[in-house]
Formats: sequence, structure tokens, C-alpha cells
Amino acid sequence: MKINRVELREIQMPLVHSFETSFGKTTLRRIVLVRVDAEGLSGWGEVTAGEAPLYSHETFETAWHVLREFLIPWALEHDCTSPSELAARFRPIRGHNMAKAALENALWVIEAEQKGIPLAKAVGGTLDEIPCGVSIGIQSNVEVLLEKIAREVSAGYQRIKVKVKPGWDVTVLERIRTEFPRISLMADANSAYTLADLEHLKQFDRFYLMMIEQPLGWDDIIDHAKLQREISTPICLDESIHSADDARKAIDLGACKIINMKLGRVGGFTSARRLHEVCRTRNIPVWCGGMLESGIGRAHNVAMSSLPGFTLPGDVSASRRYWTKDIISPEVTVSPHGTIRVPQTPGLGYEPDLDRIEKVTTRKEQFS
Ligand code: OSB
Ligand code: MG
Repeated sequence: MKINRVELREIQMPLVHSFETSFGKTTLRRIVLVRVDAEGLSGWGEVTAGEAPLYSHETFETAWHVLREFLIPWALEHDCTSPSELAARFRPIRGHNMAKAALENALWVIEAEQKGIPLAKAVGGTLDEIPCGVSIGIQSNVEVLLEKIAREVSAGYQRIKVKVKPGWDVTVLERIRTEFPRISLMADANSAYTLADLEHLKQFDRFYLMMIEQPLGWDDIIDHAKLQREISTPICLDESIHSADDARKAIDLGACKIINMKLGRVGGFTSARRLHEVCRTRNIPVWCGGMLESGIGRAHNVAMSSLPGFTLPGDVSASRRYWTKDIISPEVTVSPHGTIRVPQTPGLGYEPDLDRIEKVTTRKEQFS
């Protein structure tokens, strides 16, 4: 595969509704897109990093730097035979998984198109429809949250995830369970607690949650293993897992029973496929997380969610929940029974809307 040209772009798009987690609030998304031209085709990738280093160390700006100074020059230096070979070339660079993933994933799109198969199939997907849930941020008060849950449940979403933090947890979950005793419900703390909160966290068991996501340290697996021995709610790890090896260690230690997979966090499809395999052989369910992606990253998430180990509804939901107008056509839509159909056409399966992308671009740079 000979890469002829790479283009970096920053786009800026306001979210339809701001999104608040235990670590902060996002109103405007600043997203770095990567376009790769190779073999007479072009493929797009998205950097899923946030605006600030609050979810992980990466930001859209650190990704721009690492792509511009290292990843893009390394990719242009000599041809690669496959996206996985490029992933291997990037291995000496420590961390910066979201920057790596954007470039590698663009190559997967090109490869799929070249082979005349859908991206989902190229990465090993088997499902033609994926189950969807939603992630609902912290709200100004419980009534607003209950209303939002009611709206998403009636839209058909198969499970509801709510964000929690100290002061917005047990009483909120209590209210949700009173109003919605039967919905599939889970909570994501984004590392808002420590083991000192053990007695408090034990109360979560009352709400028969599907799981609690990343309650403790963003880089921890030891304390999570201790916590998992004390609570019956399954722990799902997000922030702590960056590779198949991380997953193996966390699982063997008993730190989690479920894993949230994010393409950016784990560094792209090659790593995601390995991680998926580790979880499959150990019977650990995985599901696809979200990073408030534009249509490009969302399309990649749909493809990844079609792998057979993705047995639980993910956070991949309809474009319209995030954007007044997405940058792909068609936009990602969700059926009344809470599923997304996996595109069966060659390549990405959604057309990047070049006019729309140009309109929201705030800077771009080309490399060849
Ligand atoms: O922890 O899963 C998370 C968004 C940004 C950063 C971290 C997380 C999230 C979400 C939203 O929960 C998922 C989405 O709707 O894209
Ligand atoms: Mg999470």
C-alpha cells in the first residue's frame, strides 16, 4: 500500500446538548480528522481525544503534534503491506493511541474499499445489526435526567448508561429505579471514587445495574480487583485498558468482568481485534464505547461493534443525538428497536460530506 498524501484537519462542531461527566463538561467538540490518499482511494480517520487531558493524557492538540512530527512522516517513509504493519511500525512510540488509531483506521477503510468489502467485514465483523445504548451525562437536576431517560427508552435504545460522581449517584439511581424498575441500567463514574468510598459503593448493588464502569483510578487495576471482591455489581473497565495485555492482566487479576472497547484508547483496529480475542477466549463480554465522535469515528465504531464478541449494547448511538448535521451521508440512524444496521457496501459505508467538512474546518495541513 503506497500512501501518496495525508491531510490533517481540525474541525469544530458544537454538540446539540452539552455533555457532563465527573471530570468535566463538553460543549464544543474540536476534532482532528486524518485523510489518507493511497492506491487511488481515500480513507478517513478520526482522533477521538478530548479538548482537555481529562479523560486521558491525549488532546486533539497533542494528537496533531504527534501525527505531524512522527506518525505521518513514519507512514510516508516507506510502503506498508497492510494497516497492521503500519500499527507495528508505530509501536516504538509510547502511548498516543488516539493519534495512532486515526491514521491506522483510515488505512483499513482504504483496504476494505480496495478489496470491495465493507469495513466491518475487513476487520472481522459478523453481525449485520448492532444493539445500541445511550450514555447520558450529569444533568442540572434529577427531573431533567428522568425526562431524558424516558425519551431514550421510547426511542428504542436497549440500555441506559448514566454518569455518576460523588453527590450525583445513590439518590439519583434510587429515583431512576423507582421510575424505571425494569430498564437495563448502568453507571459510569469516570474514576470519581477511591477505595475509601467502599461502603458507599456497596450501596450501588441495590440497583441491580448491568455494571459499574471505571469507578476507581483511571490507571488502576489493583484497587478495582479489591473492589470487585466486595461488590456484586460487575465492574467494567474503560480508562485503564489500552491493549490486549492490559485486558489479560485486568481479567486475570479479577479487576473487571466486562470491558468497554474504544478504538482510539486502544490504538486502532489491529489492537482492538487482539483485545477482542483476549476477551473472547476468557468469556469476557465487550461493548463499544463512544467519545462523542463525528460521523467518521462513529462509522468506525459501527464496524468494530459488528465483531462477534460485542454481545452487549454499546454507547454508539444516532448522529442526531450529537450533531445538528453530521459530516457523513447518510447519518448514523437507530431503528425503533434500538439497533444500527451495519453497512454492507464496500469501504466505510457512509460518504464523508466534503462540503460540510470544509465548512467546519478551522485549520488543515497536507503532507506527502
Ligand atoms: O467514559 O465512556 C466514557 C464521552 C467522553 C469521554 C468518555 C466517555 C464518554 C461517554 C459518551 O460516555 C459516549 C458517547 O455517547 O459517545
Ligand atoms: Mg467510560
